[in-house]
Amino acid sequence: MVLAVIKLGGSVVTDKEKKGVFRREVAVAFFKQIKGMREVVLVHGGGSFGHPVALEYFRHGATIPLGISEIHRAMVELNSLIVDVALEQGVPVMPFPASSIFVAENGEIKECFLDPLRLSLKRGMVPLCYGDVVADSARGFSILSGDSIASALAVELGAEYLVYCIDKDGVLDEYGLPIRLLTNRDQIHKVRTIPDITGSIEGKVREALKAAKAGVKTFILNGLHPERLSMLLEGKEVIGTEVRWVG
Ligand code: IP8
Repeated sequence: MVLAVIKLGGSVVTDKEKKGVFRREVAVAFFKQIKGMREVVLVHGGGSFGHPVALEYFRHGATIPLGISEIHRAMVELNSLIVDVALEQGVPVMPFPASSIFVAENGEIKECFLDPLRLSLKRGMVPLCYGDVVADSARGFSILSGDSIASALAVELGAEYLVYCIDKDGVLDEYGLPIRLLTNRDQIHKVRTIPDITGSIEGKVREALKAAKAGVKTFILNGLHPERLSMLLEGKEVIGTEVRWVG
């Protein structure tokens, strides 16, 4: 089984500058590539849906139950727009909110309950998970990014590939060019990035390295060129960043 876990970044599928703006045409192009792929698990981020609401409620370091619901609802809203496009394109997605399958401890994934997801995958569905607010055994609730979810799923499910689709040609160097290969021995502090509630490109690379360490072939590609994703999974060389663990 050649399983790929693919994270569709919020920066790809939404306009991060404008609250609640979905980039439908980008999602259509993405799902045109996903259609026909056999073993795929998808994860999407929050973009201008989840992040502004999460920032509003987490700004003072505490949240109220109503805030948790609001953040989750913002993610459900984006998820349902994505599901609509997937179905239009003939991709049989099955949503798995992270809040229903993960428990965190101090913001890190502590436990996961993946049987329904595993079985759905086996039965030909395309599981679709997303960044979410999850119960946290130490803090009450915390925000789990799609990046950590994708990495954890890739490791737990024994995926061959983990691909992060972002709105750039990969992790960029100080000249704005994609770094072909990043390893655990590289310093990534020079990377240009705009942090949001769940971190930055550094956080993404940290998550990517966890999967790479577990033997998953891990890449960061431009989701605005989704044909690169298909080419990569066909074993071709594409523009992007490979994240590799070297012992
Ligand atoms: O965009 C964030 O997921 P991400 C999810 O993958 C929320 O970091 C709830 C803001």
